[in-house]
Amino acid sequence: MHSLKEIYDLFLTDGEFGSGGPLGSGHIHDTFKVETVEKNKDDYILQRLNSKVFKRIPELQENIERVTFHIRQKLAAIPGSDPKRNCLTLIPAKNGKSWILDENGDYWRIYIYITDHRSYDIVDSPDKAFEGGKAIGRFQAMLADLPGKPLHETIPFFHDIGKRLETFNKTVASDPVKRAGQVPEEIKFVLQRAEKMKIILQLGSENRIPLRITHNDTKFNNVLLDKNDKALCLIDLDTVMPGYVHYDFGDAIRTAANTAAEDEADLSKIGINLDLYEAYTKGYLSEAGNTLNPVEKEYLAFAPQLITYTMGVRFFTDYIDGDNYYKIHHPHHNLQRAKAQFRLVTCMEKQYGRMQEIVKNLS
Ligand code: ADP
Ligand code: GN1
Ligand code: MG
Repeated sequence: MHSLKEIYDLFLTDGEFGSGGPLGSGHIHDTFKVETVEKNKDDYILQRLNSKVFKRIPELQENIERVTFHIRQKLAAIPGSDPKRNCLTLIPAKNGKSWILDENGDYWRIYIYITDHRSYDIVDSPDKAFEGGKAIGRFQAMLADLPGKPLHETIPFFHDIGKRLETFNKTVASDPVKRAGQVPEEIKFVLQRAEKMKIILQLGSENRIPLRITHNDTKFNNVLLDKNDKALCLIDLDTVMPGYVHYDFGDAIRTAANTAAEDEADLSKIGINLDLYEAYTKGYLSEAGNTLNPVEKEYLAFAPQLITYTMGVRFFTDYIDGDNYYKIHHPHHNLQRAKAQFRLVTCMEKQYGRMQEIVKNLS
């Protein structure tokens, strides 16, 4: 194992390594904060990337280089913006790339640490939800004219519910760790909804909604707010690639408007808060509303059901598979996450009429 300092010293950072330790609640990478010795120099985020999840890290890094370069150019034209706080900044390695590969086969990268930020797993006020909506709407609008070739698909078929269900069905059939027999209710829940969840894919294949550049991981804690809870920056850019706007809208609502945590064990605490939903939608449409076509708008209110169901299916598949994908904190964590997501889907189904009305009134 390398020390964090040894890895840190392979990058063109400004400032001497002081200390480093783990940070954050992400389910995928190993993230560390590095504090530099000098008080007036930046601190850094050092990440050991999960190359089981992301099979082609150089391509992933190329996406992030292009996306952050483009956003920084846009920010330069916006008075009062701060490129170091409103956009992730990758630090090049001494090898000329934006990542290094160590002898253990681990990939590492470094970003500037964005100071004085707030990141929320649960949102407790419409103002925060509104700010998150603005940040995600603006991100999408800024990337609409990204020049050059399409971005790499860093995880093929990432939000393709058809493929996710194929994998689910195969995993249930092979049942590698003999868990499928213990969860018949949840399996039934998935199968009952499988067909209706394919509507967004169908609209795409009929060219009624366009593929755009989307973030694809707009869990609310991937939006950094400042200490006054104003939108700062979107992080976790590993899955920025072509997608439908519904994916980002849905994932943001799944996390921003849920009254409980993503993995809440007490299902009675889970619900959808329509004030938070409305505030998020208002913020989002204020930035991205005039770029959306009528069909995209019509299906926005359905998107949270799709993405919450998709996350539930993915957690559940990982549980049946024996927990090979997500980091877990106890043996049945993935099942607990899946149950929480399925409960949230049920709550959204009950509120669907109101959710549609809210989008309609705001557009
Ligand atoms: P994961 O894919 O594992 O979720 P993230 O890239 O989201 O990894 O990073 C994990 C956590 O690290 C984030 O939730 C956030 O708290 C923190 N973080 C990541 N990048 C930065 C940054 N540039 N500045 C400050 N904090 C950051
Ligand atoms: C993962 O990296 P993180 O924790 O922000 C996952 C997302 C899920 C999320 C669920 C690459 O996101 O798709 O929505 O967990 N990222 C990947 O919390 O699979
Ligand atoms: Mg994250």
